[in-house]
Amino acid sequence: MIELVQGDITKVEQIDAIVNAANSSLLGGGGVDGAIHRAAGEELLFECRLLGGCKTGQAKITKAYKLPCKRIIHTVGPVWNGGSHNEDQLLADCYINSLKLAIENQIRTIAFPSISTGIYSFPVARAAKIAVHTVDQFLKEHPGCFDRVLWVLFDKNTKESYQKEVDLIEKNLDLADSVTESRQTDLQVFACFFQSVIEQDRSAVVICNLEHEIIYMNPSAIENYRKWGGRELLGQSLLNCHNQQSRDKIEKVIEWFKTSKEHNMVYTFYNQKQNKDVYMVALRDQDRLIGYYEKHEYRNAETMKFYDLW
Ligand code: AR6
Repeated sequence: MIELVQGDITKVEQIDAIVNAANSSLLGGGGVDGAIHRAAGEELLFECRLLGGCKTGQAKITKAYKLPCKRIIHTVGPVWNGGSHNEDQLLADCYINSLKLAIENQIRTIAFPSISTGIYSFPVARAAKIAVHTVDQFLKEHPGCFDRVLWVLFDKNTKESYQKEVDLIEKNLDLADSVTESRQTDLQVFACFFQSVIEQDRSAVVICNLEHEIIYMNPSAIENYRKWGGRELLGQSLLNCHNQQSRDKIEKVIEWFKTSKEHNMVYTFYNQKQNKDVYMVALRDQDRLIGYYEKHEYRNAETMKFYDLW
């Protein structure tokens, strides 16, 4: 969605709005401001006179008059003063406030110049980093609000600085994609092993997500709970299979699981009739709690003979 071109911002076609790197009087000046006022015509100055100026980091909007776009967003970049006078934040504010104003005015395509890096002397590499990362973050926080964000950069050196930052963002995205892909493959492979561990277990295993929805039952669970519907229980709430007292306890355990990644197992019940211990166990994706299951441990002596194969 972020694009870069080298050129003159007053000549850009098929764009809803362009951004002007103005000064706080909003009454025109040199650089890109001068070029925009010249190209838009003197009516722009008449409208700007009514705006009462603009503070550094803020933005105001006007019509575009003779320019090919529909609107102009005027923002005032910080004058570079060594870097310790809040220049970075004020520059980021210019981009954020321009984009906010654009959304309020249904602007979906917008072109920026390199704010502050001309007459206001902000170092280009530092400005490019702030500009590109601020806009990228804003677009992520406001998905679907823009169709195109373009920088029109006057000279080759400035364009190269911005290109470096855009490349970095794309590289990070690729990296995130490839990590996700390889993790998915790992999970598919591991899932086969985990599935056989669970499926041969002679105790019932019922796995629930955090909404208490039963998402998996092993063959023993289907057999054990046949009386209550067996496989039909899949998709139903585990809470519906318990009385109010047990429901409260289940909810409490889940809250305890949530408070620490070290909280993973609770002894919940001794079933005398079946002579078994029951535990609730947390299920996690890395550290994130994603569900839970009930673990049944029978105390009965094993009845199967050793190596009962022949
Ligand atoms: N199209 C695109 N970029 C341009 C154009 C153009 N037509 N003309 C210049 N640039 P500057 P600032 C580039 O000085 O640093 C004004 O007097 C330029 O090469 O326009 O924020 C205002 O009234 C540079 O890379 O803006 C303020 O007083 C970038 O635009 C003061 O200058 C910004 O340079 C603002 O200074």
